[in-house]
Amino acid sequence: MARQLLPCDGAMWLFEAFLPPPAADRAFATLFDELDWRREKMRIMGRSVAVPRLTAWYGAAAYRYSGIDHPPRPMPAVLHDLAARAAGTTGRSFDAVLANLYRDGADGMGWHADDEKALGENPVVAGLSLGATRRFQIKHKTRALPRIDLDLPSGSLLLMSGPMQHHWLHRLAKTKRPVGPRINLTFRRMARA
Ligand SMILES: O=C(O)CCC(=O)C(=O)O
Ligand SMILES: [Mn+2]
Repeated sequence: MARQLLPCDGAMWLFEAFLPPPAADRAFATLFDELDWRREKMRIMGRSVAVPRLTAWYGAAAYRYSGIDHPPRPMPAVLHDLAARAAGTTGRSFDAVLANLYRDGADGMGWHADDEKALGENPVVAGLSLGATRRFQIKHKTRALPRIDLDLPSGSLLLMSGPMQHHWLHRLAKTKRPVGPRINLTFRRMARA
C-alpha cells in the first residue's frame, strides 16, 4: 500500500515494496552494466562543473535539464519493462526516464524542483531506488513547514504529482557514511506540444 507524505501543496506517494529484493538486485545489475552512463557538465555562474553523479537519458523527445542537452534515445527493454510496471502501480503513464548513478556518498543532487516546461503544468515524476539506501529530502519553498527526510530503500518507488513541483524542493543528500552505489530511475512524461 502507498502512503501520501505531503501535508499540502501537492502529493508524494511512497510505494515501499514496489520491487521485491531479488528483482531490485537484478534490475540494479542490468542497469549498472547496460546503460550508457555519462558524466555531464553543468554551467554554474559561468563555470563548467562536472555533476556529482553519472546520468543516462532515454525518451522519445529531447530533454534540456540544468543546461544539459539530452538528445532523444529509445528505452532499452529493461527500462521499458520497469516503466510499464511503474505505470501499472501508479495509474500514470511514462515515456521518458532520467537515470542517475550515485557511485558513493560524495555523489548527490542539490535542491531543485522538476519543473521544466517540457514536463507540463503539473509534472508527474516517479523515482525508483535501487542499491544502497540514501536520504531524500523535501522542503517547502515558502512556508516554515518541517523538512521531510526519507531513507529510500532499494525497490521503493516515490511518485510526485499535483502542484508539488511548484511548492516544494527536493534533493538527494551527500553523506560521509560509507555507502555503496545507488541507481535512481526518474520516470517522466513529456508534455505534448
Ligand atoms: O536520486 C533521487 O532520488 C532523486 C533524483 C531526482 O530528483 C531527479 O532526477 O530529478
Ligand atoms: Mn528531481
